[in-house]
Amino acid sequence: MSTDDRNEKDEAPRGPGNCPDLTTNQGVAVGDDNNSLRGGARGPTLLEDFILREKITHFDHERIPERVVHARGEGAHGYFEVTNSLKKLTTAKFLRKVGQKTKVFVRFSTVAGSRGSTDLARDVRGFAVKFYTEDGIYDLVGNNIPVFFIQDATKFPDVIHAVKPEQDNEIPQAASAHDTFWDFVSLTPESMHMLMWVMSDRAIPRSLRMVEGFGVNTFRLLDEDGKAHFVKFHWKPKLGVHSVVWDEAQKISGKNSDYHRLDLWQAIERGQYPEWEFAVQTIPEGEEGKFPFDVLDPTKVWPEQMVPLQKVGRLVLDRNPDNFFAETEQVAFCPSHVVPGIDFSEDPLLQGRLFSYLDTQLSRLGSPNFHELPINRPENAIDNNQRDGHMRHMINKGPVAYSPNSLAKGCPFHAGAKGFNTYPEKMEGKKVRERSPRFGDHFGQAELFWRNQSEPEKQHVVDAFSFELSKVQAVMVRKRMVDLLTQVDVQLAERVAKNLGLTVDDQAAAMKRLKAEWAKYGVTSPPGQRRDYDDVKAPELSMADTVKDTIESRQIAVLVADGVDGAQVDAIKSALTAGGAIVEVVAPTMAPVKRSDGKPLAPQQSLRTAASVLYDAVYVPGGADSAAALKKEGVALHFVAEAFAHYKAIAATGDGLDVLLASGIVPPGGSEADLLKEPGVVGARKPADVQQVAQQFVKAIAAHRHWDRKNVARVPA
Ligand code: HDE
Repeated sequence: MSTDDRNEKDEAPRGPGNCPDLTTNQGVAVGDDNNSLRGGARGPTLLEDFILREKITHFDHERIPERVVHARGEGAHGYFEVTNSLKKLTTAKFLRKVGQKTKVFVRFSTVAGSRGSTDLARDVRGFAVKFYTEDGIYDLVGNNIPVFFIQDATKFPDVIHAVKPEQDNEIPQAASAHDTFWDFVSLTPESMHMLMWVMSDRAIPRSLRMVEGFGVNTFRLLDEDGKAHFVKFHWKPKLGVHSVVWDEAQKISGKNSDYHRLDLWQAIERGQYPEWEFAVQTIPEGEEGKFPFDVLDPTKVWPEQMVPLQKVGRLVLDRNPDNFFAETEQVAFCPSHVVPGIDFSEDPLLQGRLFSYLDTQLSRLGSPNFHELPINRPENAIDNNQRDGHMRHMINKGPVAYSPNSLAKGCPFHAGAKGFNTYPEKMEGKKVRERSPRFGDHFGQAELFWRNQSEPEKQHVVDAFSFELSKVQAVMVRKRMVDLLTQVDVQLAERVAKNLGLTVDDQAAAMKRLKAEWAKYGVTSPPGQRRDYDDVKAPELSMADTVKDTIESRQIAVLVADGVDGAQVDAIKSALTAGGAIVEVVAPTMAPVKRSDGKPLAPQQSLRTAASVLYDAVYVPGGADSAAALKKEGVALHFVAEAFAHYKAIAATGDGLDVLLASGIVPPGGSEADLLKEPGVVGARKPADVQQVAQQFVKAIAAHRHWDRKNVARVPA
């Protein structure tokens, strides 16, 4: 059965006159499913009621253990297409032929929260791709951040215990802003580079369709001659990399904690298919010693200036799952699922992952036959001598389940050279529990990251550290973190320390204090030689220069009340929808409003259910009565002010400008001219200028956020 026809047997087509009878799981039609079998209409329920027992027993067992990390997630089907052949570097067939398409299933996730936690947690996002290749399953289990907290798999249970809710009271949910996380990382200096990324805007994406993806660990590509290249994998979103602001993230968590899940689902339903470019960075084996980083160290990026990206293909997600549990929950990713032409590196984090994922599937899915679940099945045939086990689906025929055999004509045969053959890497050295000194630079790339951020991004990093550390009760932990930040950049440390009421020492004094602390608490991976990236430019670490020329799939609110000028609404709406944006009319209630031309205008949301944080931009059209009514609605004024405080595009035409002026986004006494000088605020008093406003508005939305807005801090939103 292929992944496409997997539902055919399970689900008959339904429709009027073609609705199958309700049956038990044994296929017996059920006469009455609304009443259990009782001894008299008011009497006790009978044990004999096998229909009730079957139904309730199945229900009782509906849940499986949630993933120990990445529990909260959402998935989609799609395809991967080769645009530039990689056949010079790998024998992996799905990467060689331009135009070749391979089916994929992708699951995005947060890391720390439970299955029901908010999408907008400040957290890493998982980006796991299952390729159903002609050579079997290939899983690329990555994240939206290219580095990791730790260098060795043995520390994974520790970092996860530290970030998860605290063990005594299970607080806080889906948040790193608590003592145990910062206690751990302040004693784990190798985390510093990752902390810079996690405190950046990358950790609060606008949409899962707007995140980058990274394989993080280094793998090997093997060519036809068996030669190896170290490789890092990248996904670049077609819509660019965009984020929300932290205040917005926290509010979205209350207004719609399924925000990312819904956004992904709706975009695919609308046919606005999320798309990424796939690219690799490669270093020929033997040349890896030329770089300041160790290619096996998962806390390091390979700056693109040193190792350029090579485009390989594109990923398109074009189908939502039919069933969340059967597909998104039961999908089982394992970094050990590789195909011929791709092999592992000795990255000690990856090596531990190779064990962990298979093991966790056994506990989560309960059987070594998890590969038989439709979502996990390869497209090509499976043939081996493994047998039996819980919930075996495959019906192996004949007496033979061993090899070598002659009774089954020797089948299945070893594939030899065309199968997966491990790269014959040379190994030497004693068995030791120690780290290479080449893994010792814990701050060089943290500084590189900081230096390459734009000023607004830097401010967000400062704000994030300040928020998280202000929530930490243990003052010694806060101090250790400030000392650590000093090693990255003294100004960064000063800006955070100011918000924490702490002072900053010079780097040497701070390091001395840190070393004393680390010695006290048994830290075994203190920093070694610092590498210098002073001459390296790495604009790819910043989000500032991302794609900003499209409004496709952006959500725009139009605030209206009775008397709204319908012609203005129509003009703005048609310009926005022409660009692929989604326009929602928001009115005081769900009742249709009366346009000034007498026609009804049906709202999609009311001011009671909508919130500016759920939109990318807001437009207030004219119409004297509409504007007057909105000016009296505190929620409408707050809507506009909040969009302003979150740096979003705002437009108004005609009397709609009065609503903007009343919202407090310009200081008291400020004029209409002052208002329209604000970056990203566009409008015109003359209704005839609506077309011009529409064009400016489209540009302002495409820019995503207007960080150069000066008046934000004083707006009470
Ligand atoms: Fe994972 N990780 N991880 N991880 N990881 C899991 O496997 C683990 C790491 C990542 O949507 C688990 O099926 C160890 C790095 C994603 O189903 C588990 C280590 C990266 C997903 C596990 C790491 C990831 C997981 C839990 C350190 C980025 C979700 C459930 C050695 C490259 C996949 C499961 C999905 C899930 C272990 C570190 C990404 C327990 C031991 C680095 C995207 O096996």
